Amino acid sequence: MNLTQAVFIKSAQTYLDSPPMNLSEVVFMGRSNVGKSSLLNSLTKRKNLAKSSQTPGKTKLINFFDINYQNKLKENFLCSFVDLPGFGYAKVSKSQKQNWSENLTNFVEKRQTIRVFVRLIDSRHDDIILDHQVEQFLSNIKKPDQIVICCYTKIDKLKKTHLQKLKQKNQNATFVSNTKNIGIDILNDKITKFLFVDSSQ
Ligand SMILES: Nc1nc2c(ncn2[C@@H]2O[C@H](COP(=O)(O)OP(=O)(O)OP(=O)(O)O)[C@@H](O)[C@H]2O)c(=O)[nH]1
Ligand SMILES: [Mg+2]
Repeated sequence: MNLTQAVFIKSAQTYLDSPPMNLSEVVFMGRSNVGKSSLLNSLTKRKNLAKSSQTPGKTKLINFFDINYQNKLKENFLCSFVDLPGFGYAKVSKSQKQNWSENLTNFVEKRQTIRVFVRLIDSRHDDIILDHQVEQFLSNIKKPDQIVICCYTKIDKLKKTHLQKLKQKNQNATFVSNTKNIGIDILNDKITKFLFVDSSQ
């Protein structure tokens, strides 16, 4: 399925000022700087739709984008992408961290329209406690109509042998590079096959 249009809708501070729950949502979750906003840009083939930055902590609000997909018959299918702020950003105070973590938890638990969690992990640092905690958290709250896609980012920075080992260890995961445009179509397929079950030809 081809992504034909992506439109920025709104930046929300919390669950409370988020847009109405109309469309199925794909949320991008992961530590600060892992490449969430860049991945959203790769999937939409738009360079600056979501703001990315070398400086961790770039995305501070919950950003909603309406997405249009088309199948081979040119039928349209809608969903939303949600670019979340990263967690684990070192340069904020403890209380800010606590506050944001509550905010994020609240959002993913209450937002009933979430169908897909894309959980991003930096492929160079694949064994970080915070990432394991998120994995555990998601497996606890995940509802039957939701999936978690585990996605390793920045694979262009890995040596071939390291990447092979990582793939061996995580056979259901997706491996992407935004800079080299690797794995983006595979991720796109996983998302659309789940969201639009019988129509995704
Ligand atoms: N080499 C390489 N760099 C990448 C890749 N994806 C993202 N980056 C870089 O990593 C940095 C962070 O990317 P972002 O997309 O802003 O990360 P984020 O997860 O949205 O970060 P926050 O909004 O701070 O949580 C930027 O400098 C990107 O250019 C990738 O696949 N390979
Ligand atoms: Mg971001």
